[in-house]
Amino acid sequence: MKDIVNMYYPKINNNESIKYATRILNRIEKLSKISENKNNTTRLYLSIEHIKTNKIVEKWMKLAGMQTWQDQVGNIYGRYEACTKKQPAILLGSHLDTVPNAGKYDGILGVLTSIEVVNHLNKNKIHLKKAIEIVGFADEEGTRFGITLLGSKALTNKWKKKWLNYKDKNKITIAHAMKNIGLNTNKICLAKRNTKDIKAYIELHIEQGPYLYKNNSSMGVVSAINGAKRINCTFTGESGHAGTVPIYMRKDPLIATSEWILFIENELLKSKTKIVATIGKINCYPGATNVIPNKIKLTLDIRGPKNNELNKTISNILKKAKEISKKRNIIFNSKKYYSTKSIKCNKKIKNIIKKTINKTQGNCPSLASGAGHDAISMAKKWPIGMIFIRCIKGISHSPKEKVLKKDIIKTIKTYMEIIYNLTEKI
Ligand code: HGY
Ligand code: MN
Ligand code: MN
Repeated sequence: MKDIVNMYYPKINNNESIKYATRILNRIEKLSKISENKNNTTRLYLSIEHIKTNKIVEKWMKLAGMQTWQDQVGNIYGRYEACTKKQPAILLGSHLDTVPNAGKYDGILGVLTSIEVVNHLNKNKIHLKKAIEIVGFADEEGTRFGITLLGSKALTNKWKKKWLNYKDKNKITIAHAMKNIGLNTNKICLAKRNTKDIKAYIELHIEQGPYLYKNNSSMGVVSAINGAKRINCTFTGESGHAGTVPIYMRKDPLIATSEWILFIENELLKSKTKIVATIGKINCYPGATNVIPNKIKLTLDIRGPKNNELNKTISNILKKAKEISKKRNIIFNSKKYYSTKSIKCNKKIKNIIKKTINKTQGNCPSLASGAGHDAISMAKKWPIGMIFIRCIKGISHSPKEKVLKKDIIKTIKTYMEIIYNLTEKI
């Protein structure tokens, strides 16, 4: 097949890539200041900051020649038509919400880089065989209401009505928060996208891990996204006076928890499964210096590339919690509240991405994503592909998150080529 991409489509040249990367970084700075507090970046679903961000991103999409709209769960969209009307779209995107005290690039970089490649098409008056759509997802992190992927789940019609009653830490429900920003909770189902309207979903995202950094590569292709489970765990013992109860008589749930956490670490250090576990939230009740705690509540986030290994490891870890509790006359309870299976990226798309990155970078590391992404939701209905860009030392979910300008310059050129190839070949 003639190499149409090289013959007709205008590459992004060095000067353009520097100009586009500079604009991306300026816009990232601007968005990082839209936060619920001024000394860090925290942007939550259905907040004033969410709407403010949507408005600014929508303006940038319009400047890139896109028609824009916000859907019924608060995702912001742009569409750039194909050379003929009513063509299905290659949907590019990522999320615009953040974790608390976030970095500047997680999610945001993918949306802004996508806007730049459409801007390049518009500037050159190029319309491709497929439409290009961009979506800024409203809630990938689940920071405010505890359920992740709320933006992308609407596209695949996986939204559950019961979620409308889920509350944030101020006891505000999703339903109430939606009404506050003018969303109609009876119309959530209209955010569903027809399968035939989208050919593929492509997400450019920072790696959020150390692999590309250690490999000294700007970009990599994602092979799969690890499965993840989140479990609420409680250890219940007996509170007492910190000064009088002898150690051997105590039923201290915090000691049991500590023994369990060290067991988990030991098990995973020994195992070859690449499974990772994190206790990100832990509360000790009643929480007084001179009182032996009676209850420990914690969250276990555990992830891995293979579903059966992950399930086996989880049952082994929970079994151990019960054994430790029995030995210490403590009660252990757990309840899973989030679960996604590991999913593979579409082979054909992965190969197109890999080939293009190989061409521009001379190599193309292929890696599984330890982090979750909206692509997990989208894979339920459409073929997905993901491109990783290096983040320094693999640091993410932290204000120390950093991406080099030279990597953005390289990536934007490659991303444009990838999109040209995808519109021709899938
Ligand atoms: O937790 C995750 O993997 C993603 O950053 N939400
Ligand atoms: Mn994140
Ligand atoms: Mn992310």
